[in-house]
Amino acid sequence: RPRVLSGIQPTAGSFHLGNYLGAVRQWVALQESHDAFYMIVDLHAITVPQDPAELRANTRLAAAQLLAAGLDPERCTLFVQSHVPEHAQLAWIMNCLTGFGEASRMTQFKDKSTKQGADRASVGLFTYPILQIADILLYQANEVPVGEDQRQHIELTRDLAMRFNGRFGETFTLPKPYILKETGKIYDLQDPSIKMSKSASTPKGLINLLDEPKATAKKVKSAVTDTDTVIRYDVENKPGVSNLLTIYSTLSGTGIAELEQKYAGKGYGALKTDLAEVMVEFVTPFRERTQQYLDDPETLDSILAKGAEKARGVAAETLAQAYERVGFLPAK
Ligand code: AQP
Repeated sequence: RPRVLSGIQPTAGSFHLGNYLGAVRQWVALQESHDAFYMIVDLHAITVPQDPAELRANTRLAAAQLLAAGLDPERCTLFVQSHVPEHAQLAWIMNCLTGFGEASRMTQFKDKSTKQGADRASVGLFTYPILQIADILLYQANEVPVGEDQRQHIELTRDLAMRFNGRFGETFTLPKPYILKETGKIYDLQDPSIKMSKSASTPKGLINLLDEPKATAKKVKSAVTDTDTVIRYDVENKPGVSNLLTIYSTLSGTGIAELEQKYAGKGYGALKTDLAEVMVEFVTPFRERTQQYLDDPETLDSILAKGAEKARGVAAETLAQAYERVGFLPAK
């Protein structure tokens, strides 16, 4: 079976709809056909300041949400990144192989550091794509299911894998991005020109999966559309409506063309009311299942411990090979 690897940050409060439709939904599907490794990336989380107690709680919360979304520890390996020290170890090697200019071209860092103020952004935030390279290469992943915003980082990962292999001999599998065209980028409900994101979106533009379902319904009903009334999928001219159609289609399993037909001659109000209902039907059981996992932290921790053990088995083997190739003297 080909292997996939991906990660998600232990976000405060809740995952958002972009995280789910862009990434986690694919993770659930891929565990059926792939040897799947999924992790909660707490090392990445501390690239911005974190309260220690909250970080711990958010890591469990992330695990609970992933299980609630449908990850099955019998079908995939679910673990916490800091439980596998090989990530930081391989990252150092990758740091030393990446050019400063090359790392500086990562647009996500440019965006985020501009927002935070260049002087306040940490060196960790700058090198986070390089840690991500190590994350992926340690598992010899064939594919990396992520949202569109991660494409550039996966390309950098391929470049570095090729560089290492060229310099030290064939060691790493070259990974490919696994990005679905339909849901690779979910947009902010209030500003469909930007992606839905925990840092850039306003509260009204961001759907948090664990919010009160009523609040979620309200956000859908007040989503920005346009002055026209026609319900048509047209990303360029009708980005707000197209975003709603994407979300509706994915959550309900109804094709976009079918939805266009269903709402022909009806206004945006009808579309939003129905989508709000679809959304409530999705988030209500998701919240309940998440809470059930949170109520049983021992089970949660034992799933993560088993996952880490399995992940370490693979990661340690790859790291040992990389250490040897680089020329580190083995410890006796
Ligand atoms: N709007 C989105 N559409 C599709 N996919 C998305 N992802 C994030 N936003 C969207 C994908 O979710 C996965 C996990 O993301 P993460 O844990 O790295 O979080 P993030 O990318 O930092 O999420 P945000 O909300 O975008 O955070 P900020 O605002 O801090 O940048 C990834 O696969 C990501 O592509």
